[in-house]
Amino acid sequence: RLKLQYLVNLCAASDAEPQVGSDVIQGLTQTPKTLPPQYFYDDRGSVLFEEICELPEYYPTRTEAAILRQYASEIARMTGACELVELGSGSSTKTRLLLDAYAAHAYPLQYVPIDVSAGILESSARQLLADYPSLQVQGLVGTYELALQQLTPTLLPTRMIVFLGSTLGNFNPQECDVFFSQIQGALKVGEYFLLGVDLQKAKPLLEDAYNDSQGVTAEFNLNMLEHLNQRFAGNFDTQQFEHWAFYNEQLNQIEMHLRCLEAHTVRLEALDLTLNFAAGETIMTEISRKFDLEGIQQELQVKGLKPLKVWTDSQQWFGLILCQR
Ligand code: AVJ
Repeated sequence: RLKLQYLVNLCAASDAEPQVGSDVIQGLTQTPKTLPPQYFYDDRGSVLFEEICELPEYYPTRTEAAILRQYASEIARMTGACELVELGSGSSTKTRLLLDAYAAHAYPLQYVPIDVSAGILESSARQLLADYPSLQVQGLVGTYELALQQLTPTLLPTRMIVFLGSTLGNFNPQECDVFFSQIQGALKVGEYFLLGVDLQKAKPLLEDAYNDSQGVTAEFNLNMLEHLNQRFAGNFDTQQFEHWAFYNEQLNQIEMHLRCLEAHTVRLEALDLTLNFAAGETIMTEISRKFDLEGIQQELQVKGLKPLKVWTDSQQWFGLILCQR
């Protein structure tokens, strides 16, 4: 029974295929140094992220899950039977709320999870197949851009691209623009886009969510260096760096950095890259933008993704937007 079609030949940024690393070289040779946030998600990073989602301070996951629990049935009613394509599917935990709603409407279940982490993609896809007997899964390992280009026509009446967890927040405004164009290009007229976005709120609440008391977020941030060591034969010493996260109120974004404690040199052999670090120097590993519901709806509209309906929680902490091309 070949239900899980497991494609690993998608793109350079997959775990299955050695990455060229030009994005790493580019980020680490500019001033200030940066790294692309998808490098958080090696198999260990994906596990650490799952732990973050359970932290008392990290409100986004449970807030979004509560919205989905309340409105998934309405979403299913609005779209009718459709293929679900999820970008950054991770553990697919929240997706189950959608699958349950579509199953309750007796719609056929077809799911295309897309993730850069092959390990978590495979284990969550297998678990879903065990739990949803009629489900068909086709997993794609790779970056969003390449995966979106690989979508094959669906046999169901329509399709919905699902992008939950406010992962959109990792994109700066220009990247966001490009991303929306890619989504628009991947959808046919009438097809759907379901987007989850974290909303602007008081700074202490935001900063606590990225500076948890158990230090899981710090570990998650530092793990990016371990991932680079593994992937590119590097000698980053995580003891030489510390986690630093704060809310930038001008740009409405959390910024995560790794701050170097003492001046030293790091070598990434496979990239033939030698890096000098000054004491106090930082590498920016992530931005996590916080959105305003009006503004993001306008941007979606401009990019040809018409917002049909918006759902939020009682505190207006998180928003879920269903759009149609
Ligand atoms: C998966 C990008 C949505 O920005 O909140 C969690 C990642 N980083 N804690 C976020 C993250 C630190 C998360 N996203």
